Amino acid sequence: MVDVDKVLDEAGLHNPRVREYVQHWAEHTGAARIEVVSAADDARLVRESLDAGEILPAGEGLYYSRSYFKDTARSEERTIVATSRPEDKGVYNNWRHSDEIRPVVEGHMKGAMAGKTMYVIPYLMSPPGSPLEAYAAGVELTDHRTVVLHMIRMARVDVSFIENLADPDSFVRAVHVTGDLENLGQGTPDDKRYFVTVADERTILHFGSSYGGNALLGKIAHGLRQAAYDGWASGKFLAEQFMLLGITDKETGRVYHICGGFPSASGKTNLAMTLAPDALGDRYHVSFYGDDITWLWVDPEDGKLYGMNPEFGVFGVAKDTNELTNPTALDSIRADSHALFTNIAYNELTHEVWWEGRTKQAPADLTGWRDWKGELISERSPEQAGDPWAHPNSRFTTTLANVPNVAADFERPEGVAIDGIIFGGRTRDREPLVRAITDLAEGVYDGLTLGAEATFAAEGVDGQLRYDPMSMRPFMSYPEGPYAAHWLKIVGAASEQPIFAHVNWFQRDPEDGHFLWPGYRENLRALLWLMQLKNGEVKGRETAVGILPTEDELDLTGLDLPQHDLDRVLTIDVERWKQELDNRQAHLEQFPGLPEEIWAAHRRIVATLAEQPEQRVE
Ligand code: OXD
Ligand code: MN
Repeated sequence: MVDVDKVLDEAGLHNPRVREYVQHWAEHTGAARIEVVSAADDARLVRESLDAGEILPAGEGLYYSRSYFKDTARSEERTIVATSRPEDKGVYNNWRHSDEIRPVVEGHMKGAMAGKTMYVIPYLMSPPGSPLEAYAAGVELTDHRTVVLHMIRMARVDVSFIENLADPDSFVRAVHVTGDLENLGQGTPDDKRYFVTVADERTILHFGSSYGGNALLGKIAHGLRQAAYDGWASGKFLAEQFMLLGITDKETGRVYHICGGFPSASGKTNLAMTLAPDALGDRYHVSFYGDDITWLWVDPEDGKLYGMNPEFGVFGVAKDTNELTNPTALDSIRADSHALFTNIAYNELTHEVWWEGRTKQAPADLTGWRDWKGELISERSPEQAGDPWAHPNSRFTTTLANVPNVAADFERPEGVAIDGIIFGGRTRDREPLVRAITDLAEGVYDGLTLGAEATFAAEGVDGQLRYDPMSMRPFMSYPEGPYAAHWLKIVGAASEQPIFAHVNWFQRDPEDGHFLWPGYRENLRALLWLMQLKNGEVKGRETAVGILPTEDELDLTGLDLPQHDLDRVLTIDVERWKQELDNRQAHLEQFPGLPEEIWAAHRRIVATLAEQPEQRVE
């Protein structure tokens, strides 16, 4: 039996409630050893992981790991939000009664750390001193050292964060047990994996994975699911899967902050880390705050809406990250950044790494290259020749401070005042470059009807959206009706309202399929127009679905776009919008208790569109 008290004493961990929690789980899981970790232990843990072969060197101060080949992504079907209140059941939260599901997952965890070390990771999902600090503290218990290395990069990790809590009990209990990955029946009827957030007990119980959001519990399970539930239960804040960036206008000295949600594969990380286009770089500086999570609240003193990234790092998708799409991401994983790569391709001789889209061509000399499963590329059969070298969900993990354009005040405990909230899903037609929304209920309506095009035949009808409300579909922890009401309440309380907008960088020419807008750094132009509109410097053009920029309002300096393409991205296709509104009606009807303001916004748009003479440029 481990002497838990002795270990905790030595680590200076005195919080009695944390001690009880650690004691309980040490006994339940049968861990052989216990170790309390802080970020200061990183170098030692890296060394131990290298010695044990759990990670491999990937260049100076860079590391590489592989996860089990059936354990490479979040599993939405196995993810559950549990509470003791049946009224917490929503459409997307996969709700179960905690009395029913807790014993099941706890049963799988029983004795499952036998022979292993249980790492105790005290963490904070906020900068210290944040007004939301009371919701940010947690203690993850994990039996996987690579998970510890990830947590140290993705969250602030230190014993001090749980020692001086105003209420010693107010920390999230986050238990991660890997399980016997080779015998979990992943994807079969006998699947033993359970990723459960017991939201009304602020307890996370994840069993059966060592990867990503299934295992790093600060990020998604706490930072989104638990925090969204806490924000609603307390009536104080929102927790959203949003990026957050800042724009400084060097001419006027003004600084703007914009956050927003994008369903996966819609360019959220690239936008979060964007730089100003060359032609506008003398005037504007873009700074990075976060690529994945924003907590939002109103300061009762000044009445402003504030936003903050609770994370400490970036867990970014590697695929297609390159000098054009995201140069700042590449900089953030430079030598000696202590970044960790997972499931990309690895050269065991040179320690180089590669992923699809890193360069146009894969390395020509195959010597030493192994794919994400660890198989030699040179020994692939002809049938395997076209298989990706890296897993499509392979990742890089690096701290925020490594991102070259990270905002100077990214750790500011007060957060930053939010000027704009944007939504954007990859859409090949219908959605213009940007449409601004000045009414709160219409903005929330737009978030609730956010979607991205189905990418596989199996996911939906071609051209039809897969709805992903606020890009929170996999992270929703309470029902959608109350969720919309909570949004109206929180943002509605702000004395200065943020401007909303829907953006789309992905419109295509219907004939030859080329993208009508160049994308990437040029996307900033749409955001600059949005801020000018908010300031009353431009007026735009009213349409049924929002205000669009006129051509002369959009700053196109240094950009040479075909007139026809520009015309198309600055107009709306009324007929396509009418179809879309029918789909939206059906989508929203799924959600009981949706506030009347949201339905009124929907009806207003339907009615205005019926009178709209505007037609698509052909
Ligand atoms: C996600 C992530 O799965 O950010 O959305 O890791
Ligand atoms: Mn995410």
